Amino acid sequence: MRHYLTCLVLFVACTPNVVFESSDLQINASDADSTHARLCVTDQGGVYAVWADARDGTDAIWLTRSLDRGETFEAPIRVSHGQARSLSPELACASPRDATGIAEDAVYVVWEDTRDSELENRNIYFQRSVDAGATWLDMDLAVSPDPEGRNMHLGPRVVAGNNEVYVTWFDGRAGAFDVYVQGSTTRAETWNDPVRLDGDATGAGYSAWPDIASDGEGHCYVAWEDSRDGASDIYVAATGNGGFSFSEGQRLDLGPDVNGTADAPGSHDSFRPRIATLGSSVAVAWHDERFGPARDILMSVSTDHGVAWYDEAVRVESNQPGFYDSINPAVGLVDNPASSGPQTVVQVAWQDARADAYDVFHRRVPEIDSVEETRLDTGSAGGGQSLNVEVATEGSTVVVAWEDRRDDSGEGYNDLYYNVSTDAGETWLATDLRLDSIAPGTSFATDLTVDLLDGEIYALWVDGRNGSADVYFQRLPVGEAAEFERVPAP
Ligand SMILES: [Ca+2]
Ligand SMILES: [Ca+2]
Ligand SMILES: [Ca+2]
Repeated sequence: MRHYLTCLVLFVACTPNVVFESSDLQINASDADSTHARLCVTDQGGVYAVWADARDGTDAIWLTRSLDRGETFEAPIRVSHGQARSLSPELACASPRDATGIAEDAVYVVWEDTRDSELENRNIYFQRSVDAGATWLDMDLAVSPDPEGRNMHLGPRVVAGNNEVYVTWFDGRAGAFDVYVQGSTTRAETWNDPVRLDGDATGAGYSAWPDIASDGEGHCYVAWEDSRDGASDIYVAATGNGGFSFSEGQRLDLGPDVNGTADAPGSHDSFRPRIATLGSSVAVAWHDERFGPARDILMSVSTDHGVAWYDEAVRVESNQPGFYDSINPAVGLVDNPASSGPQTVVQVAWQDARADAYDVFHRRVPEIDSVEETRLDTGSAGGGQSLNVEVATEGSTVVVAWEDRRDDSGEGYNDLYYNVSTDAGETWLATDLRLDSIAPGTSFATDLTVDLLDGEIYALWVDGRNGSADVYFQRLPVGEAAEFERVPAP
């Protein structure tokens, strides 16, 4: 961060008569560098943010909440209690139902923690609040017990809905990494036994980086990368009973390769699955090397709660396969009540190097054969890196947000932009909109997460404008741009 600090000091020194008035908010309340910021918003308007920082001298997990939909945030609290390093937090929240109706928000945090290992091996730890973040468990819960810290446990993800919560991760307890999931239908009061998802011999093949989705009504889905057959393939498993049992993993990166022959297991690398669900539909997207050295986006969809999937994965781009790098897809599903066809539409957005630097593209399923992809960043094509795409959905509204380096008038840093569709991804704004409230190109912004509630965008990211890596929050009505004002310094 020292590099950023130097630049920012120089920048301020060069413009002594100007300060910026911004509508976004710094919410970490510290000048310790923050990492891995994550946002969660519940249906009843609870707003929660977590990140890791070392303000107390060691990396720990910090959380703040807003009880007024992001107008103000409370002082951050420390939710991890280890003496060693706590890192890479993930967050889920839900508005559970109880006998009286909607109960207070449940908030769940998982992270990687070195407390059990002299070798700094990481275990997965968990915390929970069932009173909207006011109080937490007395002790952090070890999700993947390894009291002597002999093995590495990594990549936790958490998802929640109603009274359910599911945690997935991968660990090396048996040799090569395997993927595990553990579910609770009682707001983490009690847990089902953990389930290992990759169905080959334990510890035999590298299985890692799961992503997870659930509907809060007993269904949960996990997709991951698996190298049991050589190069990496994409697998998915599902439960319909709250995580008591999961289906055997199914390979999704099926279909013909560039020669028209079926892509054999383990023959080409398939990486970074992302999964989302709505109703009985589930979608998984990833990037894949099967068509050539440049990667393409592939996806598969289930419409029956993850039982049956496409016979062949669908390539999302319409240009020549294998020629231009297309990576890091994000996926979401929306309702489309206006449609005479399918009522649930899958949204895929990704970064694509077809015009030189990465641009952001979007496509939706169905109609993959009839309508070409839409470019969503409206700077010059290939003119500045647009990357690290995030998708949020609500009703028929889709927001795609990303980091963007198009500005060359500032200090060379990236800005945050978004585009929005209110008709299930059919049409988009002709001009994309800023999401962070600061002069273009003057600060880095990373770790973007976005959500939607009642027609407003909620966004969180790590921001360097003050010379340290801080956590910033923004709330904007869909279709409005973040603004900043230059005002004379006092
Ligand atoms: Ca394995
Ligand atoms: Ca593969
Ligand atoms: Ca491509």
